[in-house]
Amino acid sequence: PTVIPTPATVCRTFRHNNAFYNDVVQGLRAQQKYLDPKYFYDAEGDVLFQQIMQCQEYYLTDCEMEIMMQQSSNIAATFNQYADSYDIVELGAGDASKSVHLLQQLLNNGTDYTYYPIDISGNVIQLLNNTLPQKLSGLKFQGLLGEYFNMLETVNQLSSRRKVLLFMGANIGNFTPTAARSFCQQLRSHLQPGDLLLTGFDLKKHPQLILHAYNDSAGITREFNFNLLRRINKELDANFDTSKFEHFPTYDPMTGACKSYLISLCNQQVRIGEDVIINFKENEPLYMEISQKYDPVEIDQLAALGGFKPITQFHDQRNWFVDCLWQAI
Ligand code: AVI
Repeated sequence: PTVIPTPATVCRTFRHNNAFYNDVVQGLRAQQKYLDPKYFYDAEGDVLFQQIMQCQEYYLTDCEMEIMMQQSSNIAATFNQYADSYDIVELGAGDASKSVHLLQQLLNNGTDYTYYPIDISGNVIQLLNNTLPQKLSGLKFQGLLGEYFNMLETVNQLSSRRKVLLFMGANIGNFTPTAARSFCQQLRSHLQPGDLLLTGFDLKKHPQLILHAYNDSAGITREFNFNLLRRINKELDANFDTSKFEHFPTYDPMTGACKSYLISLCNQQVRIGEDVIINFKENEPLYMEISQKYDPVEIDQLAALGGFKPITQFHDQRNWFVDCLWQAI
C-alpha cells in the first residue's frame, strides 16, 4: 500500500537524513558526550568567530597576519626556488585577508598563476568573487565551492601546473594529532611529488596565554560555544538552556591539547525533536573542540608521517605561531 507521509513523518524523515541531526544525536548519546566543531560556523557562529579574531587575547590571527605582511616576499621567493610554474590553492579561504598579502606579492613579482580558493560556504565564495577583483587587480582566480578533497580533484582537472596549497589559520589544530596525520596523508594523496603546502600552526607557549586566548574576558568564545547549542535548538527543535552550562577551556602543556568543554551545572534533560531525550548529570562535560598546539619537532614529525619533506618555517617575531612550507615527496 502507498503510505502518504503526514507532516510529522516528513519532519522525522528529514531529521534522520540530516547529517547535522545524526551527528548531534550520535555525539550526545556517546558515553563521553561531544559535538563536532565544524557545526560552530552558522551565520551567527561566523560573526562570533570574526569577533574572536579581533579579541586582544586571541593572538593567533595577529601573529599570522604579521608573518604574511612582513614575510610575503621571502615566502614567494621560496616558492620560486622550488617550483617554476604553479597555481595557488587555498583550503578554507575565508575572506582571504591574510593570503591577500602573499597573492599581491606574487602579482608584484610578475608570477603567472591562478588562485583557487576552496570553501564549503557559498557566502565565502560569493564574497571572494565580489571583493578579490578590487583588492588584487589582474588576479586570475576561480572560487570552488565544496569539500576540500573533492575540490582538489577539480583543481587537478582544471590545471596541470604544480600546486602550492595554503592551509592557514591554525585550522590543522582543530584535528587531534592522529586525525591531523591522516588529514595530511589524505591531502598528500591528492598532490603530485614536488607540490608545496604552506600550513599554519599555533606553537606551544606559556599555558596562561593559550588559556586566555580561548577564554577571552569579553566572553565571546563562551558565546561561540553556546551558539552551537542555540543552533541545535533552532535547527533541530531542541531545548538546551545555555544558562545551565558553563564554558570550560583547558590546556595541557605536556600534550599541547587545548580543549573546550561545556559543563552541565545540574542534572538535566534536553529534548531534541519529538523523540530524543538526552540526560546530563551535574558536572558532566560536553566536549566541544580541540585546538592542538605544536612544537617544531612535532611539526616535522607530522610532515614526515604525512608524506611531506619540511622545507622551511616562517615565524612571527614573538615565535608564537609558524607557517611551515612542506614539499610532497
Ligand atoms: C578555526 N580555529 C583555528 C580556531 C582555533 O583557534 O582553534 C577556532 C576557535 N575556537 C575558539 N576560538 C577559536
